[in-house]
Amino acid sequence: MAAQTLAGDIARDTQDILARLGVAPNRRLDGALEARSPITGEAIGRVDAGGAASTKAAIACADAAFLVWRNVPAPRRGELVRLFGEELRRAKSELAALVTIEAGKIRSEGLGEVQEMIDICDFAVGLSRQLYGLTLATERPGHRMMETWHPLGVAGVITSFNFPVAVWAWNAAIALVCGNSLVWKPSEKTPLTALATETLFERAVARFGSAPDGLSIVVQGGREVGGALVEDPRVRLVSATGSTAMGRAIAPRLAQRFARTIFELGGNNAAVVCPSASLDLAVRAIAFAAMGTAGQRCTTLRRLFVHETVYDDLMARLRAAFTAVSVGDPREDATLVGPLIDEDAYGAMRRALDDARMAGGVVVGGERALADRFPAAFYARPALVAMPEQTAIVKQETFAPILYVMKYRDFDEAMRLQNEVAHGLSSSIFTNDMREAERFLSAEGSDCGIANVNIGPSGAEIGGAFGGEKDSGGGREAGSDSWKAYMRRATNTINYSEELPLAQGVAFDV
Ligand code: UN1
Repeated sequence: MAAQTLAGDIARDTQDILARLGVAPNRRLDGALEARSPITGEAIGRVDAGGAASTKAAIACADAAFLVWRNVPAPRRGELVRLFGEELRRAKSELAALVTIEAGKIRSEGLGEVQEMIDICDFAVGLSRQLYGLTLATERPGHRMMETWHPLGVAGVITSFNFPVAVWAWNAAIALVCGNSLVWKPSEKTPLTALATETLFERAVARFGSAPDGLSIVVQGGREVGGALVEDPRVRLVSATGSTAMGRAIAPRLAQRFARTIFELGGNNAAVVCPSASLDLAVRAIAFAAMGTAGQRCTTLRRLFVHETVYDDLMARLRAAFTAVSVGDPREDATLVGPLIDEDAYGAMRRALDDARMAGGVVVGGERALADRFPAAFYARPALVAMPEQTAIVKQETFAPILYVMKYRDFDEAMRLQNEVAHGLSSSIFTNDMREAERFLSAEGSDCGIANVNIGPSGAEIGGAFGGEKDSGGGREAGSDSWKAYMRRATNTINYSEELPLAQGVAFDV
């Protein structure tokens, strides 16, 4: 039966990859949740889906695992993550091919996604020996004051289709060395990459030998799964990647129970091109940032402010780049832009372009592509839109390859326009004037969590803290000291004297 519904080439390739990764047939063919490939729109597998009850059961299991795992020394916890990194290295090309099939990313981006998982594992292994606390100066004689970082509990991780496995890995690798357990709700649009990742993790657990059962559990399914993670007091931290609307819906429920949150929501990222910029470099950076991943990164470049003196030159080059870029099957080497994830994404792109035209925008590209070859899939030519000003549609995030371009006259105006949107994720400036670069990075410059000079806003390395301000959610994941969000801090004061001096000189002699 399943073989009949999964007859296409992609479906067969998918099942071959999953088989090679060691995923049992019943786990990939028999479930209630259907996986589709945006390359052709066809069904490629079926996984088990859970609801609120199975999520609660998973949380109970993960909570029991946490009680054991928190007492395992952190460097030993790091050893499990090291083994997982080895599994990922071994399976890199296969997992990457699955990312291409299920999320529609081109090959090098699929490989890059798995590389990000490997990188964060390496980072976390090092971190497992560096979960430092401070020793603090105490005002009392014969005392010592310090802070200790302890594991937090079950971490709930909600991820989105566009980075179907890397974002989980940023959270998981860090959460695990910090002594937490995990329950993961992947996007319903990318269940098979999650299943494959789960299998690789299980293999690392088996090699490790002594990890408690239930250390990392995947629950596939819809809103009820996410809802159960949000409501359950045993889930001490929820790290959620997705739309601002999703974040806004769950934030008050999490705040109600004082849960920790890491929100990684949308972005309406801008770049500023200044008179001194190298235009060759800027065009290459803009092309990748605006069209890469078919405009479906939360860090995708969506707004461009160009100084009036270089506007015509840059626009001519961008028109050439947007017109020349190859849109197609992401499995083919020549393709740079793959499909949109589904019909809804294409509909949102079309509506945004209609709005932009009504507001005076001049659009190059944006048409549906390859409809003859792939009638059930949604490919679009990236759209370059010359806008008279930053209108309402420009201030909205549309998760598609649309770049709105506007002129600016002076630097202050560019800064105002760059910051004049609800989101605050990522940003860039292209300049060779160090004053402009420094002002962009200063307190009065970009208000984003990521601000770059002479590179685009997307494609961040895992070593830095990743996340943004305002409607982008305020959370930070991955590198730097993001690990602190996954642990609880205890301040400890120890009296090794015979006296009992009170802080602030308070006297209380009974
Ligand atoms: C996302 O789109 O959800 O900086 C994350 C980047 C990637 C991560 C994007 N490293 O573009």
